[in-house]
Amino acid sequence: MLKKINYGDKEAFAKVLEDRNVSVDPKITMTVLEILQKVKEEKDDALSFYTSKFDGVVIEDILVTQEEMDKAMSLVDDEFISILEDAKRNIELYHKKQLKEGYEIVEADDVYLGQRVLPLQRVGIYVPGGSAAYPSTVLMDVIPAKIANVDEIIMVTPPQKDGSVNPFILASAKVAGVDKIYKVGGAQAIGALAYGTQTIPKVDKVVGPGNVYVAEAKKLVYGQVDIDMIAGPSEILVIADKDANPSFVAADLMSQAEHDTMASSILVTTSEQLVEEVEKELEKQIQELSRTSIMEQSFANYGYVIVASTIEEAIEISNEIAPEHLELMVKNPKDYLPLVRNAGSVFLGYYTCESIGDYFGGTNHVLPTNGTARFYSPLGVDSFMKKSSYLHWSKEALQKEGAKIIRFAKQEGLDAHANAVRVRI
Ligand code: HSO
Ligand code: ZN
Repeated sequence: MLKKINYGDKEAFAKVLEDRNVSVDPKITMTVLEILQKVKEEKDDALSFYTSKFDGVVIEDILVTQEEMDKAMSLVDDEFISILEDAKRNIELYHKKQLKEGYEIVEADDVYLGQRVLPLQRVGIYVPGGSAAYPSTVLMDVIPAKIANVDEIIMVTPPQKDGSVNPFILASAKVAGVDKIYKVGGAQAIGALAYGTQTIPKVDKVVGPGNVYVAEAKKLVYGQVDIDMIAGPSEILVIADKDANPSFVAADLMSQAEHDTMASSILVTTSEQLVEEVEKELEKQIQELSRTSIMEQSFANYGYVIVASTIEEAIEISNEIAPEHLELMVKNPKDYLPLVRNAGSVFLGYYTCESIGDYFGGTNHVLPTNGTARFYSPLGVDSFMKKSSYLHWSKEALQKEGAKIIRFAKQEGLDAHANAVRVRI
């Protein structure tokens, strides 16, 4: 089911590395631009127009009420709520360590300078509707923002045909601590968050996955507001040694393939025999699972196996691919961690399947895709904080160093800059 690639075959390997971000149809960009413009001008009226057009429902008040929240909570079983709470605890524990403090340097002559670390004031979390509405993603988006101490966390999500919101999404929003939820989705929701409407306040940053229209809208409002990242289809790369259990390897490859027909699943192994056994397991398990056709298409699109001569070489290959998720299904996995340069999140050992991290382990599942793990980090507390610097100089300090600043300003032809120093000393 997986295409076999030889690492030495540069042309074939280049195909694995190729940019997987399918370029957006300019027609989509035009449509999104039009939607954003209308939201900017007509605000709430534009939102109701697009909600009735795209979601097929007319909503009087888009703010989710306490009653709706209570109803949702009553529809979700206690067991699931308690699982959400356990997951929340693990995610909190991991993310609390990411809180950073500012610093101050004090020099002589009453000179001091420093950096403050501040939370963003208001952020918007987009949650898609339909089958890709994941309660786990609500936790992953909201909990780091809470820990960063963001003043207000707003969620937007498209209403279902009957005007309601998936109760599991509402329950996870409640457990995570979302302040307000609005029933609006699509590019229009992104526009509302970026520009503000009579009902929806303007935010400082928009995070969360969405369909191609939502992704395009996020790209277009970037600059007006910050965004998390342009998330591409999910990716897993499994590095397995000869002792890895083929049934586990196959299961994990499928766990990503089921997300999307464009998801990518790659096995890099030092064992030819394992390749055969994994193939057999794939054939078997894929029939026993529910999203068979998605997985088959996903493997046909981006399913690869590469045989490496050593684990070190396998990691070299993985570093070139820079996968979103990397599983090290090898003996003594921690010994190899220092060699891993590019990966969104690393899962160590035979028993650490990616699903643990997707839901429960505590690490974030919003991760860089499409090779961007070379320079992007997982979503975290940092994503909801910014820095601001400050500086204080005394008269004495300025007298001592002022001439250098005057010279610097003259060099740039900026006389008024020089003058601001001159008038003081
Ligand atoms: N694996 C996905 C996240 C997710 N998995 C949500 C299940 N639910 C991120 O790549
Ligand atoms: Zn997943």
